[in-house]
Amino acid sequence: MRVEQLVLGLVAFARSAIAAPAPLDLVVRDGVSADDCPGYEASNVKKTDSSITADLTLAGDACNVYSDDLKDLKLLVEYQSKDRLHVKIFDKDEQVYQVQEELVPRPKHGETPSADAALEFELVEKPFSFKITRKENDEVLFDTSGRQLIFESQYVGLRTSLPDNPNIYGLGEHSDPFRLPNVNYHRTMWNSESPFIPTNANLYGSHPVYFDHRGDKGTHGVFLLNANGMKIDLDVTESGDQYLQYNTIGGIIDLYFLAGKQPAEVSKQYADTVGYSAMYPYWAFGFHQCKYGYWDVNMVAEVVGNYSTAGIPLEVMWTDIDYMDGRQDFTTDPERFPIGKMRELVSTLHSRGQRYVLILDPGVHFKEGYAPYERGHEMGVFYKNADGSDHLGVQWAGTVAWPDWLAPNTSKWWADEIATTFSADNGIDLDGIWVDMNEASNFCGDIDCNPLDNQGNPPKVGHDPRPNTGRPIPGFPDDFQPNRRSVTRQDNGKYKGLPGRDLFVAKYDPVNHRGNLSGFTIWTNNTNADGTKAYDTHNLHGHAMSHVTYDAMLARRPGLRPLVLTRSTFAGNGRKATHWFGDNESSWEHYRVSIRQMLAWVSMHQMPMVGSDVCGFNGNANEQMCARWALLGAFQPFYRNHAEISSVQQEFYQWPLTITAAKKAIDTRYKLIDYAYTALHYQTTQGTPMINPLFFLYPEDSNTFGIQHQWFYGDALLISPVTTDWSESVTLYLPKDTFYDYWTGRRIEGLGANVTLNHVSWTDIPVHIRAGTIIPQRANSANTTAELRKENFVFVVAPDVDGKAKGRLYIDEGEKIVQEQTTLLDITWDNGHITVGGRWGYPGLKGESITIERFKVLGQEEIQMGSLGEASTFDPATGAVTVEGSWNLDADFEVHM
Ligand SMILES: *[C@@H]1O[C@H](CO)[C@@H](O)[C@H](O)[C@H]1NC(C)=O
Ligand SMILES: *[C@@H]1O[C@H](CO)[C@@H](O)[C@H](O)[C@H]1NC(C)=O
Ligand SMILES: *[C@@H]1O[C@H](CO)[C@@H](O)[C@H](O)[C@H]1NC(C)=O
Ligand SMILES: *[C@@H]1O[C@H](CO)[C@@H](O)[C@H](O)[C@H]1NC(C)=O
Ligand SMILES: *[C@@H]1O[C@H](CO)[C@@H](O)[C@H](O)[C@H]1NC(C)=O
Ligand SMILES: *[C@@H]1O[C@H](CO)[C@@H](O)[C@H](O)[C@H]1NC(C)=O
Ligand SMILES: CC(=O)N[C@H]1CO[C@H](CO)[C@@H](O)[C@@H]1O
Repeated sequence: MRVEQLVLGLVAFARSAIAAPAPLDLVVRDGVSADDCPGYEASNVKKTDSSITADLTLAGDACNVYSDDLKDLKLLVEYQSKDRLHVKIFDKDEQVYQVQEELVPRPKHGETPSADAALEFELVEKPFSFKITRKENDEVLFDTSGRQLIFESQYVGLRTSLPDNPNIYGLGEHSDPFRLPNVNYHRTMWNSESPFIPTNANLYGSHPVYFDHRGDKGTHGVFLLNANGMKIDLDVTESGDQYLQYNTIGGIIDLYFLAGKQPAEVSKQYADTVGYSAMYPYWAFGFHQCKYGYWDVNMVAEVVGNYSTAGIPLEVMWTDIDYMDGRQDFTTDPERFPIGKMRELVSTLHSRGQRYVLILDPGVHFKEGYAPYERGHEMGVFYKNADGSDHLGVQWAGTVAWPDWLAPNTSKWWADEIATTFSADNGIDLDGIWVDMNEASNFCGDIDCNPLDNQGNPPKVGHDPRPNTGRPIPGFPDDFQPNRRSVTRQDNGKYKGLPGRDLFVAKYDPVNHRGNLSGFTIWTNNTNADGTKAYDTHNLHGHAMSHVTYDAMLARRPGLRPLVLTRSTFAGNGRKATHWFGDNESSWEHYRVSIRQMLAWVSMHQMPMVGSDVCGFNGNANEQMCARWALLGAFQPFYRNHAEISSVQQEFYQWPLTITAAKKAIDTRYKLIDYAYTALHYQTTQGTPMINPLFFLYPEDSNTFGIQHQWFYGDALLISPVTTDWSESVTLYLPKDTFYDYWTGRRIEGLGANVTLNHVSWTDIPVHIRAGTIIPQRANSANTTAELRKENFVFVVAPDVDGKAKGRLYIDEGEKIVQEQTTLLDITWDNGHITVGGRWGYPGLKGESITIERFKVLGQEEIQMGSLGEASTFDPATGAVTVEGSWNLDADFEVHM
């Protein structure tokens, strides 16, 4: 959520957000330019079958362009697997910060003989540079010879040349085009609260991985495992040579090259590197509703009631910070959200098959007598100033202390608070947790701000539906004395960060749109319990918090898959958490942005369960746009309507068009949940993305490379929403392939050309089935996913030109981490014969159906009437043959049409 006064901060920093950064090599310090830097020379090169090591020595006088050049470095090259090559350049003394293993566990070095690897590393000793080549076609993927390596105490610069006009994707989190601009493009990574998700700016998370797609020459990925603030430039030199340049304000060069060569193979190889996404409960695919500004528990209940009355299925109800007492974590407002009524709300939801999720923030109210703070303080979980006092900031509750998620007691403290507050026996028995503001966002904008002057953010009574019920939120009492506690922290050990740096200012400016490094966040001079500095670990704060929250949820309900939604992320966050795209606005542009963000996050950043605030967060939604967005969101993995406190209510029951659109959208989404759940199962176990950009399925069709308004939901359904403001027509691209209209079943030949559809009403969304696929559906939708599971299956077969198709279906119980009884089917269609085989095991618990009642085969225009079996019917209008029957999913079977 966003803070009203942040708008002021945004205005104050607008200048720095739009000022075009000077081309890097023109930036000079004391008359020195990066071009004067001497580079390095390699020596003592040693090779084994699967690795190379060398010493790198500064090859001349230090240039010290942004800080001090390091004289002695080491190079380590590992052929980790056939498809993954690791290149690491680090300081000889191993003091420079390296990302903690517990935050990003490293993949194993599989010691693949270099002869067996898809990629080749070539070393040039003097001046030092290296080149990575795809062996199969001699394609040079990475070549650093265009500019000398610079490795300083507060700046590391490495450039690779690229082909002209390259197809580069990834590098989240941003709201920029899906296919990134490659001239004068600068991508900052410094996690920041970012209301309105401005373009060309750093947002909430950092994922320094890009995909480079070269058509029939293959796709590869490059991941830089460096969490420091950085700016990545995509640009051309004066002589027209294309390059990508990393500029970090610390850390080391830790590159993973992923060979592909199909796009989805790069996704898998990235999952092998940073970890596979957690699997989510089946119910997480339901429809979610939230709003900041649901004033009390009655209003929350009324929203739930109004959804039922409108006949729109609601699976999960959420409450924003409104529920807290004075915006303090682990409290409920005794008048507006009394614990007794909260418990009743949750038990009612649960009895109807619905779920409940609440928010937590990292800033903990710094207040005597506030027990969660006092316990945390006793346990030494907060950041400390040099004098041992708590490092303070300002957040929703007022003056706050900040947990150091790496301190030894923090996990226990957080898990205990969660277990108590959210106890099933006498607390709020919630089903998931949303962690917000964890970049971390500090309402204190700079280091001159005194956190003790801030009295918190009382609810905005003017916007509340009921006057006079607003109680002032208690602030910081006058007689408060900071409770000091001395600390000893390790310092400057291995990988802890070089001593003697300026921890507030890096002379190389990564261009944070919120100003200085410590602007609106936890100050970067803080020391973590393990001796590392916030200067180096800033981008890991939300990542660490969300992972600690996952562990706490697991401790609270052992064995069940936690749903933890986090605003701030780092590469590999998906292992334990998922993300929504932050505080967007209710605009057509952000409706479009949600598509490109989803494309990159699911298919490249390996965080599949993502989505935007449907109908937009800031500003007022309107009926038509919200109707379109209801349909759009239904084909994105995480589907939640959410709005800001000062926005109009935008629940789907608010307008006639949104009621119609939402019913259709949710009905369709629910019938397809098993299909999506199967795709998620494959992403979480094999890394294959559940959302496919068009070029993933048509990698040689250059018309697809820039498409950012269409996507494949799973690998069979092509979604092509209307994306023009206030329009009822859409121009969509159909690759050269056979498709079927999802709604009518009619066959359409894609010509590798655009098709314009007119008169797409506000409650319609074009969806096409790619030929060659089989889609498992439920015969009917239901009011909750629990009810849905009682419905029988229908398999929709979409044969390709050869009369063949295949699909798959995964079924389990839906919520447990370890599933003992699962069904995993391969379904094939071959010219009139359906074969269903695979692994059988899920028995269908609690009245759930595991029965197929119908096969629907599309595109059978040429069928001979009378040649069909008795249970079959043919619809000449659409060309679909339907075979009715009853097949239990507990043994292999065949069906002949
Ligand atoms: C629920 O619906 C009633 C009747 O239309 C309306 O008066 C009320 O404002 C709605 N409540 C909420 C929270 O949307
Ligand atoms: C859904 O329908 C079932 C069966 O009729 C009912 O028990 C349940 O309360 C309903 N849930 C909701 C949220 O309406
Ligand atoms: C952890 O908490 C215990 C109290 O539960 C305290 O005695 C101990 O000092 C704390 N450890 C640290 C490192 O602060
Ligand atoms: C960070 O800098 C501030 C301002 O100089 C100082 O008060 C604080 O003690 C410093 N923190 C640490 C951990 O050194
Ligand atoms: C940024 O830091 C510089 C150097 O410490 C300081 O002069 C400037 O006031 C800071 N700007 C903001 C907006 O805090
Ligand atoms: C399809 O239309 C878009 C604009 O809507 C255009 O950018 C693109 O080049 C067109 N593609 C083809 C293959 O004509
Ligand atoms: C992606 C996008 O459209 N961002 C816009 C969001 O709103 C801010 C403030 O109005 C603009 O500056 C961004 O460009």
